[in-house]
Amino acid sequence: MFVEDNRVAMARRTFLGAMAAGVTGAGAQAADKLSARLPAAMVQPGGADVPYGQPSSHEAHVQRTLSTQSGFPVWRTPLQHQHGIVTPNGLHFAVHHNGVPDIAPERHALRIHGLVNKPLRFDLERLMRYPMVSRVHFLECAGNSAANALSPTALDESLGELAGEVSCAEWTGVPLSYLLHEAGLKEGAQWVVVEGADAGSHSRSLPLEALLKDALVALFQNGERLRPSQGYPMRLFMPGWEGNVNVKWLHRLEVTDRPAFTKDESGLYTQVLADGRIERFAFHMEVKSVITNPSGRQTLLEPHGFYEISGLAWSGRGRIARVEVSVDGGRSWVVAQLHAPVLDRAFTRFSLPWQWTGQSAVLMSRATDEHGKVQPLRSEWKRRYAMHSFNHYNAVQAWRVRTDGRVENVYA
Ligand SMILES: Nc1nc2c(c(=O)[nH]1)N[C@H]1C(S)=C(S)[C@@H](COP(=O)(O)O)O[C@H]1N2
Ligand SMILES: [Mo]
Repeated sequence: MFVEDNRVAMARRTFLGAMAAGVTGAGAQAADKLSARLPAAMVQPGGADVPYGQPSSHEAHVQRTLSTQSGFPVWRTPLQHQHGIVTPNGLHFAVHHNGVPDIAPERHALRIHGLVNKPLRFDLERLMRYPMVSRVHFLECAGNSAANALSPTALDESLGELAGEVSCAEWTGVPLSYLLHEAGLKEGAQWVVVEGADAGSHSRSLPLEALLKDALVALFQNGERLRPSQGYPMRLFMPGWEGNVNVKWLHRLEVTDRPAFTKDESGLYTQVLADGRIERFAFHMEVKSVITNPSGRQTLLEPHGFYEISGLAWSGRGRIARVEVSVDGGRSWVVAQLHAPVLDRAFTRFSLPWQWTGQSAVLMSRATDEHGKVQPLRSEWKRRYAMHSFNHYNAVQAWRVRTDGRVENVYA
């Protein structure tokens, strides 16, 4: 058969050549028959490509979802469509308190001043000549999953809508320690006030020691220059710390001996505990996981079918050590498989094969990090924080699979 088909293909080529020359060749009939059996894309050459690639038009349903509930736009990653651990740049979640500034790189600079021996100014050209490092890390908004923390009844929404203020990318940039050491730290230097060049000058005070250890001035995300949405042309990146400290459109670092108590940190990012005490400068995002498939608003089509339960786990304090999955609402747990690579402060993919019986089932995942920190149940999380608190919500996410196959968010 192979030889036969090959001959027909040759005949077709002759035919197409003849058509181009304006004459009808001998292979015309055979080629006609063949074209009728081939998909259109194999009969005629396809369309032109574009200079900067785009996803297939057939994937147009895979989009970030917009929420304006908090008064500023929050774009959420559709985690239920993500496979593997890396979020495509076009789907990275985004939070903009004052819009997305359009910054021309030749007009942008990063200044370092305050308790330093030599104040410095870095334009893009200068920064690009420094040695860079690349690291795969998640980034999560402190307010991710707020609806599950606050809503008295579980909202029937997709995973992306419920918990999509988290993404994972490879970040490339200059370790901030290189720049701070070049500026030379004066005695008494303890904190750095980090400011963005957007309207409202989003700013946070961060402890110097941690910045020297971990911070990057990130310039690239998954191999391309940061997108405007992620802080083009540069942002601070602090692995494992709450989203808002990762100041986008970064333009100023002031080394100080004390925190500045900026409007952002005293207003938005303090956390009231159940006993009335207030937690401030709670930087780390805690261990968390979600089942991405099956997840909210999906439907299982085949009762008694085989399904792979798959999900993502991450911890702001280190690597994921273990993920357990329950299919009976937390009565029993099974250890899921972790997929390599299991990286420090990055998404880790886990999976577990599952045979659905067609009965109602409640699926849950519970992650433990390398420091032994375990994801709390919702009731445990609620006990720790005040009624109206919602930042740093990392409780176990539960999905109910109904007998008709529909999957919905539930509290368990
Ligand atoms: N300059 C500036 N930086 C900012 C913000 C902002 O509004 N302005 N939003 C912060 C918040 S609240 C979060 S969660 C992260 C989100 O980063 P992303 O938009 O790249 O996902 O950026 C932080 N950095
Ligand atoms: Mo955020």
